Amino acid sequence: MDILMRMWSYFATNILQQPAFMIGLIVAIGYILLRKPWYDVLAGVIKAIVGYLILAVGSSGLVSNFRPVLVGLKDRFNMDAMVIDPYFGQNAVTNGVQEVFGKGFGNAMILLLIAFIVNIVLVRFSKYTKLRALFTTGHVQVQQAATAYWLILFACPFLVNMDIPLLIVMAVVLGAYWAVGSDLTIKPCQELTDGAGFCLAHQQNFGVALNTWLAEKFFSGKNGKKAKKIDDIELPGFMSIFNENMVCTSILMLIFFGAILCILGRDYLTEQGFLAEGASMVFYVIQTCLYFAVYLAILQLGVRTFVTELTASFQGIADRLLPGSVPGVDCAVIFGFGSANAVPLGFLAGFVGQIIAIAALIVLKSPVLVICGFVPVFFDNATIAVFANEKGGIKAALILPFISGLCQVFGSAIIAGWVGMAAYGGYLGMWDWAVVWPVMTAVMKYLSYAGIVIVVLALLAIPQIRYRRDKEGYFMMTEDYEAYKELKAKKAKK
Ligand code: ASC
Repeated sequence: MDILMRMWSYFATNILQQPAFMIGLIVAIGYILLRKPWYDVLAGVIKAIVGYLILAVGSSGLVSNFRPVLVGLKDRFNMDAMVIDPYFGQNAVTNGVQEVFGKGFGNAMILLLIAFIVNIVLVRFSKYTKLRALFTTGHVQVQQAATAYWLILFACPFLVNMDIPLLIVMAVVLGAYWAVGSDLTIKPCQELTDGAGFCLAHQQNFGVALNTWLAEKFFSGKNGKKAKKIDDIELPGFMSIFNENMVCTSILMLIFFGAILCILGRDYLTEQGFLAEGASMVFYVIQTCLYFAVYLAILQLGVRTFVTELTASFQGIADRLLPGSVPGVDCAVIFGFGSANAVPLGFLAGFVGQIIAIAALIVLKSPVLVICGFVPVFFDNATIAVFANEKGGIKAALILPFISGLCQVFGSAIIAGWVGMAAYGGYLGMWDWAVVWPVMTAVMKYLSYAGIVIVVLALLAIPQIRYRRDKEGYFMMTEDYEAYKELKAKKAKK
């Protein structure tokens, strides 16, 4: 048993929680199942791992460069606020869970394993469950497991002293959320990427599905006139430079982060070690802000490097092990598709929403104050904007992330205040965790055992309903996208 535990723990730490190696393993299994020669397997695995590591350089570069800028506002103005950001949320759990519930989070690895197995089993039996998506983003799964642990302990205090039932409940709820949430993004992803064969496995899966639907329903254009997408807009005169993504991102970020850096001020930046004593503030601001475009470019290169390998090799898994399934990947992968300018625009719209919501909390004298964390405000809203733009054009790409910004702040303030995480300085804050999980927590809190059953059944009912609405196309969408497109075209003609 001990040796098994140690093996598992080694696997979990080095592969499951490290998406680059997890993706590498999936590519290896996929290509082996496709009976590719060993050198093709090796080449594919290397490209997948290197590509994912490049993506991670881009995304962690963005996070480490810009998170301190936003969090700095809290220090600069001496605000007693919690930060909504996955890393702050995870710290809050680590620091507070023992104190609040008298129970540490020692079983985290086992929880991850069981929840992941729940996900695999649900997909293996897709014939019955209608679930087709495998969650592969381990670093996100760790953050979610930590937050879910707290929320479920809060909602079901009767489970605190029952280790095994607690683990089972958590693994089933979390595994079902992973499978159902990422499954919901299959259609939006397939349509946006013209059948690239992946979906999202991140922290705004329900958010992407809902906002894509809203964009199509309310913004797709009136009286036969199609909504204008970001790339359709020809900007006149000097504004035309904004059509180029690198220029657009750089100028927008220079204005936006430049303003924040100026608000933080030279003294604060020097004190914190960001700006060297006596260095030029102007060039420091320019360089810091232009790094946004640099990291975005790196991120897109990473996406291009690994996505084809992943989806080509996954065919082996979809043919032999998990029929009709697709891999769920980091939301940043979508920045390599759709309109590149939706990324900075969605971010800014979401930021405006968050700032207005924070101002409202201050005016209303909310007991919980919130400060924007970079990860939700950027990765959630930019992702939502890419999908919204595709279905509903620029209006949807601005309005829906703006509303999402409001939801992230209000939802997080309510849930983190209620369950006591706010006192420990942070909450996960991403869309699904600010909107969907608070509802699930409330149902479980008020209905106890019945609540747990209702939450799981409600989650599992979602793919059933969606399958029944499009029986013919549902699995075709992942198995043969060209045939699915033909089917859709035929239906549209009728
Ligand atoms: C998260 C998280 C990150 C980012 C990254 C986006 O939720 O923890 O580091 O989003 O996955 O690429």
